[in-house]
Amino acid sequence: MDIQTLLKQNLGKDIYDASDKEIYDALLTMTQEMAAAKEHTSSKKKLYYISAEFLIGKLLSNNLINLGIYKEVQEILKANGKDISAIEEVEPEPSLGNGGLGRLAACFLDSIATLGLSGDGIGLNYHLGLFKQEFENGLQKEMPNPWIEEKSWLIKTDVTYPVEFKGLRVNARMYDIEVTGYNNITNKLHLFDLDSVDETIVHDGIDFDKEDILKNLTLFLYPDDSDDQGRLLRIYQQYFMVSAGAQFILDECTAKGCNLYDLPDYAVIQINDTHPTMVIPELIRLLVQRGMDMDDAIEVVSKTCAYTNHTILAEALEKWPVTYLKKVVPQLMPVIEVLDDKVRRKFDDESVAVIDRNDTVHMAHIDIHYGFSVNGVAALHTEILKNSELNNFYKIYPEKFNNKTNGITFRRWLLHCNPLLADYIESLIGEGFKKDASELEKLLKYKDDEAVLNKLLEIKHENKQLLCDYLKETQGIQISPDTIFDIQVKRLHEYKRQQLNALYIIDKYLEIKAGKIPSAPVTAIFGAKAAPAYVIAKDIIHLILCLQEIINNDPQVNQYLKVVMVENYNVTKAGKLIPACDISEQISLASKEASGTGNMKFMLNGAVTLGTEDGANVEIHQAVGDDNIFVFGATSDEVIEHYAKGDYVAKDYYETNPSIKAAIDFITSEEMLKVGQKEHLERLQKELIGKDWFMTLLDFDSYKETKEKALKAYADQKAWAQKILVNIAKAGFFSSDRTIEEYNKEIWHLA
Ligand code: H2P
Repeated sequence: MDIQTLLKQNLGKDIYDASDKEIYDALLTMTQEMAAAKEHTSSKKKLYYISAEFLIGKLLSNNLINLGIYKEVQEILKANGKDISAIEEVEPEPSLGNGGLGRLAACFLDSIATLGLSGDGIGLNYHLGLFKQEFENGLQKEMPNPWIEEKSWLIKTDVTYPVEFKGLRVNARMYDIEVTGYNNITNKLHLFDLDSVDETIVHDGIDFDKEDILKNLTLFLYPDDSDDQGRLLRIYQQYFMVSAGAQFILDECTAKGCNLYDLPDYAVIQINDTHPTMVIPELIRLLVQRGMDMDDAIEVVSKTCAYTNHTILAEALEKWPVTYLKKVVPQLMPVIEVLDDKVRRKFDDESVAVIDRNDTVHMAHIDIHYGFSVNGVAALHTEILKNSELNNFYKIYPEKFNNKTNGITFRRWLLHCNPLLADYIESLIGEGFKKDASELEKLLKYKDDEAVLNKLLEIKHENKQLLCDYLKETQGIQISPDTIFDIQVKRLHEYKRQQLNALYIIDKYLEIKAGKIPSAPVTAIFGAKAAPAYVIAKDIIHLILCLQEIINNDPQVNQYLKVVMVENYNVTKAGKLIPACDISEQISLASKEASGTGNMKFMLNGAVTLGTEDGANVEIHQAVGDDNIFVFGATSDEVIEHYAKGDYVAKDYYETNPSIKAAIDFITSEEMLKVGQKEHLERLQKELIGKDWFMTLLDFDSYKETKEKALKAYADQKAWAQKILVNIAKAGFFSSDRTIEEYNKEIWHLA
């Protein structure tokens, strides 16, 4: 049946008579049916990607693209007076992730299915997501982000598994979301949930009774963990996910003929960060329960599980006190004690212990000892893991360590978000790049072709105009596409250094006020959520919102400089911001950003990176060469040395560098206190002078100098267009299809 008839059949009326919502619902049903027809069940070995986050974004358009019917549907709708982008607006965006970690998991599922590999995701069905960000009086306010509707991508199944907590037995129900690859098979994302969860217990923003597990278990991703109840709730969530997941995996494998001893021939489990680590002791426990000897069970599980590390920040390498685990999942402790004992017998080294002397369980240590692979997510990051952060483990297990530089799916981050550019690329080099991203290099032959270069500039300008319209409509902010769009969008964290960008903006503002007119007008755009309990991160948001207020309303300044903080930054907004960017801000303190994936998305869409030699920036630099990137700041070796010696003193920079002093003093100036709140601004100022753990001031001068260079370079539009072209042409390596091929070849070994 053709699409038009199918759509009409699902609608039950003519397309032009239907509302956008009705069309969305009909397209959803149609897409789900088409996706189901491509389901894949035959292969023996399967990957299970287990993760607390899957930041999948809206699914309709992506599914239409991957099913190869996007353009056809768009045409049919148009012929009936409907606009596909209005239909897209109807779909709520699930906020099942926090940042790069969760979006990576979503890109990976897309690539796994696109490569025709059998691999499913396992996670949790958070009803209210992370949170929805609202700005009120210049501050971030957190609100629930409901996304599950009557008709949704979630398919309720009859599959349930019992999950046992101390004194509480619950049933985990499995919901599925189909994941269709580009012109290929359909895999699944399995999200576990509890029927008794009750959204009405949430009040005052995102507050709820943290002890009412039956009602709160899957309400939110990363519930506030600043108190004991919050931390215990996180353990409840993690165990719920891994226990249901482990039972599901064993079920699927035994149904295919697995005798449990040969589990590694049927399953490989990729543990995404430490949140799912308990899957290791849980699987061991389940195997023992099914009659296997403990030593055998440990060996089988160790050959099945692999671990990805996404950060060297201590805060993200989870450690749980034994007392907590005993309160929630006492049945796991005997297993964890055996795991600890085995390590202690073998290695006389406290730093690699599973349970340390303070009776704290180090989740990453379980992953490394009892998994067969440990990978970092960019070349530099993996080197840092091997040579410093996890060096004691690397010395024991050099063969386990490997690198898998992150990637992004070009279906969402080019074909869907930037159709103008995608179509133009296709007109130049054909459509081969959609399946084989390395073909983008064919663009290099147009490097001196004026017509191509002009067209690239024209497309960028059109995308900037679209963003202007969108921001006007959604936030009432007026900006001009004839300014340089300088964009920093990512989770808010001091190591990512949004505050460095903000200090630069203050410096620029003070210069303009003093009569120094900049060479080109700039619009500085931010988008970021701060974790609800992360005080300084919220202060930084406050600072940026105050700057937005002051600068945009100052007629002496706003013709040269504007500031925009996009509210509730999410996947949908990323899709609008990234194609419109001129300068991509990737300014983390070297050694701290494991990879970054925003940097790849910007590059692919023809933005030029302004960045430190950190994470995947290093590989982007290698790919595009010195002329097509702006690099600044201390190197990771220098930073690591500063930490080792403890010789970085922010106050010295503040006292000896007049520009730094002026910018920091401005934070609590009269002007600022007129629009901002003293408590927040003073606290942030104090932090920057007195602590500055992520060395903002260390790189201030070189950031400023290099940014000025980039802004100047923009004036030569032909040379700038060549930078755009080279960045797009060299982006192929950063396709998640390449990353997944490497995972499969070196870790998963799926047919
Ligand atoms: C993290 C790292 C990024 C990395 C991403 C995916 C945790 O993401 O910090 O450097 O690219 O995982 O591996 P994020 O900070 O965006 O939450």
